[in-house]
Amino acid sequence: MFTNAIVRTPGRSIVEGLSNSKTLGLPNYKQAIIQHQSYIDALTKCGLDVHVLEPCEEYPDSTFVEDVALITPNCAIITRPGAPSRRGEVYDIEFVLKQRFNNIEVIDAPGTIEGGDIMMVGDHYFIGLSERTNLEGARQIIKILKKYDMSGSTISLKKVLHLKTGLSYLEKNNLVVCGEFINDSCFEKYNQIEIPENESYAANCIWVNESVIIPLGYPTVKQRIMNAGYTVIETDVSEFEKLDGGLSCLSLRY
Ligand code: CIR
Repeated sequence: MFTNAIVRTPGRSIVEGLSNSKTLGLPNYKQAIIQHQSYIDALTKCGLDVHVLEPCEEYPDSTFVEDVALITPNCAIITRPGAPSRRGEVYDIEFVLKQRFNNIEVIDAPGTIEGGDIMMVGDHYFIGLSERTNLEGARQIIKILKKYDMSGSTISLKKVLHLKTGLSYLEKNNLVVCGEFINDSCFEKYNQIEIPENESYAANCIWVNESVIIPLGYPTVKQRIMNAGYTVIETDVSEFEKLDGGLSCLSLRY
């Protein structure tokens, strides 16, 4: 059960955010603001108290708050993003989290890790080794998790940006899987909700207190998650998709 979320309003500099997309074009700032508000509304509808941080123009990708911290029930961990242009985002989030949590830990150089590469399954955390998250970052975070009676394990990514680009845990042993994660033995004990490649963007969705928030426009994903017994809430995040950002990366939930 989550009670709170932290989000950051996109700044005008969002148009300069990192992107691997060659076809989707640049995000539209005004549209991004509208979509961000709808996202906040969806979290609120699921019962969360949403704390909205001011835009941070200096960091174009700073609306993707999930990447700069991991909040667990026992501690909050400030990450060290693998993308050099995002490294400075951590200072403000550290300030924000210090006001809320007692146990704050940090990842140090040369470790790199981004929250999009961390998937919580109860008190175990799967960590994707990616272009953004290195072995040293994973080693440090697993050590911290152990210190607080939790555990972690790694999985190497082949194609996707982040682990949760292709995986989402929906509690009750239900796992959304797509692309390179289908048939992966690491996840064989979970009930797998398989997502077709043409709807892969919606593999990044979030469980919030018995509801699942998914991006708007993915009918197969919507149906399969509804069939698994969840209330589905759709929200349009197409402006964030243009920067390779999914639903999960727009908030820290705890
Ligand atoms: C980036 O490349 O860092 C941002 N444009 C998108 C980050 C997406 N974050 C996530 O999936 N957790």
